[in-house]
Amino acid sequence: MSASGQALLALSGGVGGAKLVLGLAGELPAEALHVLVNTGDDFEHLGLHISPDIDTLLYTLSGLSNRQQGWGLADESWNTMASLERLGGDTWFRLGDRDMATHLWRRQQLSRGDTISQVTAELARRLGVQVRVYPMSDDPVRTTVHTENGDLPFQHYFVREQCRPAVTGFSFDGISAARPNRDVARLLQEHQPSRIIICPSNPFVSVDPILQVPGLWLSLRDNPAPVILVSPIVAGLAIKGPAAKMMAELGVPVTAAGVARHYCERYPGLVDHFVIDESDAILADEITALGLDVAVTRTIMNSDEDKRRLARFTLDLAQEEA
Ligand code: FO1
Repeated sequence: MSASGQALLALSGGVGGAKLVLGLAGELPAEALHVLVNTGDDFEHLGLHISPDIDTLLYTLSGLSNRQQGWGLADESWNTMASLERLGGDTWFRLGDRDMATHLWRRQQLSRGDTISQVTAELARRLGVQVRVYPMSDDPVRTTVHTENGDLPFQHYFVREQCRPAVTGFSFDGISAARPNRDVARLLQEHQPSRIIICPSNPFVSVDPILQVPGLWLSLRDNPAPVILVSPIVAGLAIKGPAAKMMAELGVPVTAAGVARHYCERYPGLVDHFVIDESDAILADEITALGLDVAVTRTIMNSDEDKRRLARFTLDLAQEEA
């Protein structure tokens, strides 16, 4: 909690969400910002626990990330992967030498019996990240992508198959037994956040797994804080990643209005404000008709100033409600 007692809770996947979180971190005291992160992309690989969205957030907030790539560390070398390839090992999922250190350390902490929340909090501390970054649950949830070629674990679909197979749906294995992150449950109960922001992350594979942790979306809806959703779709294109391709394959209109409809149908009453890009202003009436308050601004975040500007815009929204 910040000195003024005002906390903000952001829900985020990896690359797209991390950009807005970085902007928010520039506008708020670190202790005011709490980020609940998707762990449906996590998987076990080479005996290591990979937590891509958590690491993207922590590397971005610590200033260590590879900004071109969006994931992994800057100034990376790839000697371990080259040696592994020579041995005929699995190299389709690339862990750089520096990133490997994170994974070896995480493996050791988890093997001691620490939870993924404890490991994440300690990793954040060691990387100098003061913003609170929470895995959505300490219980394992694994996203499966249903495709026309059969079911694929998320990273096999995303990295190994490069998102090529057409998707027919998703499931989140383990979700019905998953308990929400305890610190976030407490934040919602005891220190009512001033705002809840759903970052411009993929609705299907980044935000849905978070919202479908049992009890979570209802506790967000029933919390008095306004819920602000930032569209991940701009002018019919995903800012990053396969969201637009997935929407087209699922028969959802590839527009910000299609995103709004997805949230309104699955999570009625959850979203109060929907931030869309100025290039989509023409969709405002269609989205307002769904019962959302529409706010139009430039949502593309190329520079750090773009990130902070969009962060300020979302913070200025719903001022009178907060
Ligand atoms: N994405 C890739 O496209 N190729 C990779 O080899 C790859 C390795 C990787 C290693 C660690 C990590 O934390 C993330 C990594 N990612 C890689 C990104 C990642 O898996 C996806 O961007 C997310 O899961 C989608 O949010």
